Amino acid sequence: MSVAAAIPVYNELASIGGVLQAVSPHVDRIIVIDDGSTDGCGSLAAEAGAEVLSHERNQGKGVGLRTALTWAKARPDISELVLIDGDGQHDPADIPRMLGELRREKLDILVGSRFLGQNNAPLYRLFGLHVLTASTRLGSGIALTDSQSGFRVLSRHAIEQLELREGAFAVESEMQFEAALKGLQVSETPITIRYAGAARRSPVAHGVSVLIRTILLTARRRPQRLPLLIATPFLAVRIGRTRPARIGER
Ligand SMILES: Nc1nc2c(ncn2[C@@H]2O[C@H](COP(=O)(O)OP(=O)(O)OP(=O)(O)O)[C@@H](O)[C@H]2O)c(=O)[nH]1
Ligand SMILES: [Mg+2]
Repeated sequence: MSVAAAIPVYNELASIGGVLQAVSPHVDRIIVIDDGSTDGCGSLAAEAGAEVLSHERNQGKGVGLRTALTWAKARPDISELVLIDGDGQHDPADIPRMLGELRREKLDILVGSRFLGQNNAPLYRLFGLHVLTASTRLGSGIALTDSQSGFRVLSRHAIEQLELREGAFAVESEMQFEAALKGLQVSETPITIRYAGAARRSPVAHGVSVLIRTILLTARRRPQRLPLLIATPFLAVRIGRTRPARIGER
């Protein structure tokens, strides 16, 4: 049995080397899904010893995670799959604790929540993240505090059960819908996340597109819950009120 980490990347030359170095002590193998990067980060990852799966052109984070899942499904010796972003915002030192928790609690998906741990998320982003978390929670029926987290651990059972179709950033929400439909055991644990520098894409356009996809996911997968989405703004405000510590506040 071996633990693998899958890192989806799109133009992460500045950070991928450091991420690989920090992740490698905690897992048996690492795959990097290079989604048509033009900055050479895939080659750098391969030189650093990662297995690199390359898409010829950029197709989106969801497609990257689907490639990772297909890869893991075909390798029955992989007991757990750690999903972690390649931009260096997550702390790989959290991996052993997350794996321990997944095993101890017999979970299928353990999501790292920035809203249970410390974060320095810019305030203007917080409300958007709470709206996406609220709509995903109401639509899927699974209550998490950070539906958009890219840092999570999957059990072998989850690897085999999850069938994802989202191509872009709604893929993390889709996992919550899939987990509900397949009866997977889902929980969350605090993680630290660091924001450095400006957002690379418009947070508003990004948030609106994920929200629309979440509404469509609800309509397609759990239509009986669609009317509940009207409560999204109220739940988002409630989630925002139970604000955890921000980096530097303790
Ligand atoms: N496969 C793939 N991965 C992507 C794509 N866009 C981003 N990623 C990766 O997905 C992870 C998360 O992407 P980010 O752009 O950091 O998204 P985010 O964390 O929601 O946004 P920020 O708060 O601005 O960091 C990173 O490892 C990216 O390299 C893409 O088009 N395809
Ligand atoms: Mg990021």
